[in-house]
Amino acid sequence: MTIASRQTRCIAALAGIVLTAGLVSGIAAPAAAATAVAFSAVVPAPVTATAAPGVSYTVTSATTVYAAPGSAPAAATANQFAARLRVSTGLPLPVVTTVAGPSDGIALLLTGAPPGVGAEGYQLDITAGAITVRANQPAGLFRGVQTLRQLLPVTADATTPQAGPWPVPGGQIIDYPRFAHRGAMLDVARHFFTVAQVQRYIDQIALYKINVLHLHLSDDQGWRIAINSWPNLAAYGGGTQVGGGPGGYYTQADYTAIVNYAADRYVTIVPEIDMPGHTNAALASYAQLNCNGVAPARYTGTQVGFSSLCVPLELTYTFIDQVVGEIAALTPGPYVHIGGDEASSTTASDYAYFINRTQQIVAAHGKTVMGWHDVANATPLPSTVAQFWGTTTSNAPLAAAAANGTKVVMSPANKAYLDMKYRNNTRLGQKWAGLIDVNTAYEWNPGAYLSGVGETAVLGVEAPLWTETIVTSADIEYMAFPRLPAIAELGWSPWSTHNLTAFKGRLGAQGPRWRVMGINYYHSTQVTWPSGS
Ligand code: TNX
Repeated sequence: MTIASRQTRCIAALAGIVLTAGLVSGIAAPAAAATAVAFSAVVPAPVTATAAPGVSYTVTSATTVYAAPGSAPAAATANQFAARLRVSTGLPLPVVTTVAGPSDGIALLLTGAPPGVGAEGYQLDITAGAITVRANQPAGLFRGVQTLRQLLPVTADATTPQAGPWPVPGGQIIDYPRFAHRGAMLDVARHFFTVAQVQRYIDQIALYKINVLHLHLSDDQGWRIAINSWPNLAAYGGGTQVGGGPGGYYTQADYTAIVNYAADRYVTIVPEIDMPGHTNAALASYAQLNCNGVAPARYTGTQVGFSSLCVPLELTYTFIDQVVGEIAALTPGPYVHIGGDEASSTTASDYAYFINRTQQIVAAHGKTVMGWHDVANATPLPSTVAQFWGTTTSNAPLAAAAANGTKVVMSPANKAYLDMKYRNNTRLGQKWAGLIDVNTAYEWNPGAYLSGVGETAVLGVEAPLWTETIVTSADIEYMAFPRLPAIAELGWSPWSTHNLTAFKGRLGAQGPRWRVMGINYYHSTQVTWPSGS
C-alpha cells in the first residue's frame, strides 16, 4: 500500500504573556539577554503559578546547590543541573548533600511537598534569598528543575560561557501532571539515528516534561537492535534504510546506554518490535521465518502493509519469545510495544490469534503490552495499552476495549503526528493525515476526543515521529519543534489552563531558548517569535 493511499484506509480502519526586553533580544547582547523570564513563559503551563512582583533570586558565585541528604537520585539531578549551569554561567555552583534545609542557594528537597502533587509533581519557591524545589519523589525534583531552567535567562541554556546576571523571578509554582504517560516516539527503523542523536532528542524532550521515549526499533526497512539469539536481524536486517543508505543498529550496550541516559532524565524507554506486519527486515534476515521458506530481498522503499510474520509457523513464536526475552531483560521500564499496525497481509483471524499469543509471551517475560490501536481487534489483556493513531474521533473496537478496562495513549495522526507537514510547502514529512501547524497540534482535548474513551481511560498522549523523510537531527528538530511542546502541554497541564493565545505566547518565549540551544525549529507563522530568534 502506498503512503498516498493510506489516508483512505486509515479512515476506513478506524494567561497573558510577559516578554521582557532581554528575552526579546535573544542571544544578541549577553548582558541584556540575561534578564528574568516571566512565569507565563513556562511550557507546559504549571497547575498554579503565583508570581511575587518585585522579588527575584539571582544565581551568583556565592550560590550553592543543595540536594536532599541521603538521596543519590536527588544528588544526581542536582549535579546534572549544576553542571549544565556551570557551562553557561561560568559560576562554581558547588553541590552539597549534607544539610537538610538551607536558607540560601538552590535546594532540591524530598520533604515538604504537598502529597497531592504525587510522584512527578513539585513545589517551587523562589524568594530573594533562596530557591527551593520540593517533591515527594526524585522524578518530581527533576520536573521541577526543568521549570527552573525555563525561568532562568535563555542564555543559561547556552553551551558556551555567557555574561550574567542570572535572575529568577520570585513566587511559587505548584505543579503536577494531568496524565501519567507523556510520550514522544522516534522511528529509528526507516532511518537510523545514532546513540548520540537519540540522546540529544532525549535532552530536548525532557525539558518539556516528556517522560516516555518510544523507540520504533524494527520495520520493513531495518532491524535496529542486536539480538544475540538471532544475530542476522541486526547484522543483515540492520544494514539498510529508506533510500538505500547503510542503516545501522544498536548493540545491546548501545541500547543500555540510551536506557540509562533516559533514566537519568526520568524518561522511560518503550521498545517497539512491530509485528506481525512491518517485518520485512526480519523476514529478509532468516529464510526459515517465511511461510514459503524463502527470504525476501531487503527493502528500502516507503510502502507499508506487504510483509507478515508466518502466523501458523511454530518457529515464529520461538522467535518472538527469544527476541522479547532479550529486549525485556535490557528494559527496566514496564512496557514492550508489539506494534500490530497495518497488518494488511494477515487475515483477521490470523491477526487475532497472533496478537493474543504474542501478548502472552510478553506477559511471560514480566512486561506489559503496548500496541497500536489495531490490537483492539484481537482480545487485549486488561493490562494492554492501546495507542490510538487514527484520524477519526470514533473507533468502535477501541471504545469496546476501553469499556473493558484497556487504557489508551492518544496519538491521533491528524493532531499528534510530528511527521505530517506544517504546510503544503514543508520540505519534510507527509500529508496523508493532513497538515498540522501549531493551532491544530494544540487544539484538541485528549480526555474528550475519542467517543467512548474518556479522561479516565486515557493513560496519556504521545507524539510519534516517523522518519521516511527524516534523515538528520536538524530534520528531527524541525518537525518536533514547536509541535512536540504542544503535545507535551496537552499531556501535562490541566485542561483548565488550556488557552491557544496564551500557549502561543509561551511558545514564542521558547524560541530564543531553542536558538541558544541550537535547536533547528520551524518558525510557524501562527506564533509571534521574538525578533532575533
Ligand atoms: C503509518 S501510524 C504508520 C507508519 C508510517 C506512518 C507514516 C502507524 C501505526 N503506522 O508505518 O511510518 O504512517 O506517517
